[in-house]
Amino acid sequence: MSLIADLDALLAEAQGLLAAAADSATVEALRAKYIGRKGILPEMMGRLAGLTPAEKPEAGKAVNRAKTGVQAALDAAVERLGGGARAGHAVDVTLPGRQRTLGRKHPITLVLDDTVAIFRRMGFLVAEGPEIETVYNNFDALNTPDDHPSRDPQDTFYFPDGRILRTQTSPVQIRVMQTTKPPIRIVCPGRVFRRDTPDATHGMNFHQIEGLYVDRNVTLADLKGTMAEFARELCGADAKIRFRPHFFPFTEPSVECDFSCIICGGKGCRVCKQSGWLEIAGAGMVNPKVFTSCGIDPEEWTGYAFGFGIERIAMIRYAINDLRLLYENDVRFLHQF
Ligand code: 2NL
Repeated sequence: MSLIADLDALLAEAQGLLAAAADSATVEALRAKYIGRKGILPEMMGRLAGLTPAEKPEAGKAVNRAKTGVQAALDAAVERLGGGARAGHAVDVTLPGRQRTLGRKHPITLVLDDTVAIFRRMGFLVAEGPEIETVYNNFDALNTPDDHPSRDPQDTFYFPDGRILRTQTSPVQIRVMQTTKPPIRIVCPGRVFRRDTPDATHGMNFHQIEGLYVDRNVTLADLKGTMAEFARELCGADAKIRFRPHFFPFTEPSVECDFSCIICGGKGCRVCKQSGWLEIAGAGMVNPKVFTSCGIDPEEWTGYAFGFGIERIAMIRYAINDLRLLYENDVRFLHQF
């Protein structure tokens, strides 16, 4: 049967020519000649169709023998003539390198770093604590009533053992007060968790920085001066603050602290809803009950505390209108800061 003989002769011919090939251009020409799309081997395989069923098995074996044999001879020739650098694939050392873009700090990190730096210059130390907390440190020690809605499993993540994901960084300050004799002057930056349906302005975890100052004869005027200095450092020398009465279980009296709008300078704009003011922080004088629960004598010691939402400051500072942009890690967004 001539097909088998032809195939064996073809293999012998290819092996001979490839063993003698002197350069890779010759090898590539032989590759095209034997196994290329219009090569001899594919053409011969076409002839299989014309054989009788009795002839096919032996002829099929001969085709496979020729195919693997030619391929092996090609590989050997390529190897002999200098590894994988086949004709047309040689290394071009003049090509420019691939551009690698530098990473940036995340806008949340930028605001957190700036905020911490400002308070450190004012003499505050940084304290950190665990994100998984006890109900006692997160709620009870902060004078949060047993029936307060923030304790509800609808709003707070509970673990099976009864512990929770902290809803604020205040438990860090509780831990410090339990173990440190005043005076105390700390800021506590960190991640906090609230069970919420995420939307443009609410996520289920966000970042806070809280501050605590405990000493003798601390007054609301000290809090006001500290907030005013912080506003000037963060937003510029013209920044103003104002206090509005508020309520928190852990401070008495309590205030909300507004900063003059950094977008319009107080004249009124879309960001401040024409009011000229932005709600930035909650604050107040530490409730004596909180001191007592931490073993600090409220007759001797006084203090103020405050809390900021970092995402809120970042959104105002960088004119970001959707909180979710901060968590999607789209480099086209992150590269703008
Ligand atoms: C807000 C309100 C606030 C505090 C946090 C605090 C901590 C201790 C004692 C008393 Cl240990 N107070 N923290 C006080 C007032 C407000 O945060 O709206 N944060 C975004």
